[in-house]
Amino acid sequence: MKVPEEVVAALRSAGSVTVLTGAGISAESGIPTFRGPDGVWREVDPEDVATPEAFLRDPLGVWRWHKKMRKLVLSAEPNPAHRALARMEGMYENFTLVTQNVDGLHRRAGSRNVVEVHGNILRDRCQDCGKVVEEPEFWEMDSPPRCSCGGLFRPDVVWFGEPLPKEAWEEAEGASKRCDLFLLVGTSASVYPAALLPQVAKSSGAYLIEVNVGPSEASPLVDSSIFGRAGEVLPSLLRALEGG
Ligand code: BV8
Ligand code: ZN
Repeated sequence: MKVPEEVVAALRSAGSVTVLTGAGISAESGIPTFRGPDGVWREVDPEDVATPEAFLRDPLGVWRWHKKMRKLVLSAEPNPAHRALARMEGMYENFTLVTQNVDGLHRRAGSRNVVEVHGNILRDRCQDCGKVVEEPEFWEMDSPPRCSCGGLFRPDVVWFGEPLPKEAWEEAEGASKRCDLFLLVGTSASVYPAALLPQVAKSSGAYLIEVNVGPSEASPLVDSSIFGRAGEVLPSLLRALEGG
């Protein structure tokens, strides 16, 4: 696809880049998005599987729903969009990749400076002592394992109503304030506080580019919207950046 000249110029002149990705970047890896036509929240209510109250009420049901999501994540591969971002990272002085995704695909694609603001579904955290583990045996279990302290382990993801990890949020917010180019990829920009990040970037004078198959809640804010699938658009941006 042809990348608009204005976008090429912004990519080439940027000194500090911050990227915010959402479920849309992993759609082409076979992981369903949350709010799209085949979105996960169409078949299950987040209140029933992605809140601390749900886990208190129905630990088995919540654990098993996350077990299903883990299977999807474990069988997924990074796609050309993840790989293009990993390549782009090495082309800038400052490059921060903030992701709302819990699938770990950015790191598997080779990205290094990744900020997971909603946690990671392959890790588990004890709800009593806070101990965090990445234990493949836990991924096979049908009920939440117990910690040595007696507490229950739960997936190390941020549920609705839970605060984001402090250091991750501070890093994401700082990177959004400092950048001169902010790139949104595959996010509906409808979940807070992550959805505040494009506004932070905008008020700090950054140039905003959105890559999405359709409009999002951030569309009115951005300087350039590129409509298309991330798996096609991101490699084109990379080629344009490399002078291709
Ligand atoms: C908190 C982990 C308080 C779960 C997730 C009313 C107004 C404002 C806010 C609120 C409100 N009521 C409640 C809130 C707060 C709430 C919130 O924002 N709710 C929203 C829905 C209104 N937020 C919270 O609860 C947060 N915590 O506020 O705590 C607090 C503070 C201090 C102290 C104590 C408490 C926590 C939010 C995190 C929730 N966890 N995920 C799990 O996995 O188990 S959110 C979930 O949504 C995912 O993380 C996901 O990443 C995230 C955002 O969605 P997207 O990534 O954008 O995905 P989505 O499906 O929406 O969109 C996909 C996009 O991709 C679409 O635009 C589509 O067009 C595009 N696309 C599709 N295919 C492609 C594509 N683009 C390109 N290429 C393609 N091929
Ligand atoms: Zn414990």
